[in-house]
Amino acid sequence: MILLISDLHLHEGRPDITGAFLAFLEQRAKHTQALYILGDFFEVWIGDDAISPFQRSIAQALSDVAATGTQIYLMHGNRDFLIGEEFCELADCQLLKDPSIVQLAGERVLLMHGDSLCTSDKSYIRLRRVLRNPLILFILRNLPLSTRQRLAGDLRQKSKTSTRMKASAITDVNPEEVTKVMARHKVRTLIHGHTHRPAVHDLSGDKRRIVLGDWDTQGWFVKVSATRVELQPLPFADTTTSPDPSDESSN
Ligand code: LP5
Repeated sequence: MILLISDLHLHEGRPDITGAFLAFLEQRAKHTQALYILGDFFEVWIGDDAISPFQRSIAQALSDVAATGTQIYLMHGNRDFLIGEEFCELADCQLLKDPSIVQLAGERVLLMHGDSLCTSDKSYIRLRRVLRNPLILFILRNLPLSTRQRLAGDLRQKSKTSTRMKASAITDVNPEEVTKVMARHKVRTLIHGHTHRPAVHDLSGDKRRIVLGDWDTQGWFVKVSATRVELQPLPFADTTTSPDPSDESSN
């Protein structure tokens, strides 16, 4: 079996999500063929040189799963695109390019984080172009830690304010872009996250777009068997700790 997840936004302020994720690893991901994490695994990542004890414990949990034979693949999201090789070595996982094509249930499937499909969100696409420019990435990686922390905090704040003002259609994927990207890669199935709108969309030409949900009051995952690709909700067990009500960093 192969599992896919996205948009967990892991951070210390949400022990309920962390607990559910650790249970997911233990109960479902160990001894399976592969686990794909399609971006925004962490709430924010400012560089491998700033790995916190919390993030290190998550890397250890992934590494424990990898030790059972599960291949772990990690794609960057718009919040954690600075994850690098150091984290991947700790977690025993492999960075996966966005987009990537993989063979799932006998079919070529396109995997993406999904943010690059939101082409109607002009200000975000502009920001993305700046932040993913190799020269800017080099500069960002070499800024002092405190500067990166401040910039990341400012950016999160600006993003929250700006996203609240945007129409729902703007922050969703652009349908023409989806059609173009799927045609370019010659696939009938696309799986992505980012939009926090879990669904299976049947598209014309017997195509489909599967959207992984973010983990908040429940989780989401895609389960792939030899013949089926299914989107499934993951209710959090009652035993997990509730989020800290004073925590404002979650969406
Ligand atoms: O994340 P989410 O889903 O809430 O919102 C996204 C888009 N926002 C972002 C920004 C991230 O939330 C924060 C990224 C933190 C990265 C940390 C690492 C970098 C460390 C160093 C810091 C420089 O991706 C949001 C989309 C939304 O998805 C839906 O698709 O709308 O986009 C925005 O809100 C962007 C605004 O529209 C434009 C904000 C302009 C800010 C200009 C500041 C320029 C700073 C440049 C620094 C080099």
